[in-house]
Amino acid sequence: MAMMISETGTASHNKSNHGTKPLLRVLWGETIERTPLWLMRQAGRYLPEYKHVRSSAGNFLDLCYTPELAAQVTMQPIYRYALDAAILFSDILVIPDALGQPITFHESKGPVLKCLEDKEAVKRLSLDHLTRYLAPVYETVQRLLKVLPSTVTLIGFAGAPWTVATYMIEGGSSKDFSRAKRWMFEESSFEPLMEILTAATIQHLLAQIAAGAEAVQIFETWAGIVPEDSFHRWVIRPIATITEAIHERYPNIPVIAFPRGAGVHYEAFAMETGVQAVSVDSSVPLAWIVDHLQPHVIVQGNLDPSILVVGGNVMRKKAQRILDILGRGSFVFNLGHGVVPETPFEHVTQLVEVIHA
Ligand code: 1CP
Repeated sequence: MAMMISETGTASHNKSNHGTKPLLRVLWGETIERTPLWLMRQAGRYLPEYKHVRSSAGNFLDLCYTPELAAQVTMQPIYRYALDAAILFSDILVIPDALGQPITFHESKGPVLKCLEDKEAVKRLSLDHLTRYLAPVYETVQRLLKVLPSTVTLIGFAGAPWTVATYMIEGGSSKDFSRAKRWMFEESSFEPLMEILTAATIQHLLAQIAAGAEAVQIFETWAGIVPEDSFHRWVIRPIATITEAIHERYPNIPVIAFPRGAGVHYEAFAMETGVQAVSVDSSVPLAWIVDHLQPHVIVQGNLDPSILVVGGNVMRKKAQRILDILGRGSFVFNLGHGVVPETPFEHVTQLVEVIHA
């Protein structure tokens, strides 16, 4: 097991209380009795109490930037279910917002940004006020520390540079990412953009850790659309740079990364980024994960979110199969992508029961 977290802690991030936190223990390479469990997008529109807060908060970014409400929403799934982690309620797109590319969220269209036009637009992005602009996010982390049960790990997060760049270049979600890919192939300002995003991600994650985040996850949601000969340069390398910067300052903070859709690249990703844990999407065969990933990293995943919508015995069987095959190695149970809004919330209770049984 390639555990790269050193034994020396910092004053605020030592291992003195990790004994009570199953997820942290597994991320630090211990073998424990029960598999830890949390779910990507565990806070969100499938929960009635989320919809209630969301409707009173105004727009989505107001919710992200109001520490009291963001902390409340982070805690909602923790009060309902026996989960091992709380993930800070925020979004990966606060980074473009903080760099000076304003963003709005529409109920039907999702995120909308004024798309980056050219080199000049990249030059106008500024790192100068990033952590000041995002101070409410760090205040949310501080509030959470005061209310979090002693067994629950607080996870901070950010988007990986490539995934965030796609939204900035396309001006929002995209079907084919053709503009983002063209930038990758030929636009001279792609490299400076990726450098700014890498620096911004490092600042943002370090500030979350300084505020109290106990682990961080890097979401590379669009890893799967990167052409194979660009994967190392624009997926592995930026995430390795970010991970190194985190470990330089905080050697005891585990880094989880989610290169969704990376396919056979998952193996190089696990070996070359320096992350402690890799979150695996639902398309990756379990036996392949055992042979190719578990020897190198802690694995997290990978129940299909649609199976959580189905629930009942169909779900129980699929979850049990994942536990049987991956649970023998170092493993954190999660979904292969985020909880979808149409998920009946009782199904999460059923899933927790399977993992705890
Ligand atoms: O109005 C609403 O409630 C909007 C829905 C929503 C929510 C609940 C968005 C808009 N973001 C979030 C919160 C969020 N986003 C969290 C914290 C909650 C939790 O996990 O419990 C996290 C970790 C994210 C991360 C995120 N945002 C990702 C990476 C993970 C993933 O799901 O792939 C991405 C790609 C985004 C962008 C984003 N935010 C929201 C939308 C609609 C989108 C676009 C998604 C797309 O392009 O398909």
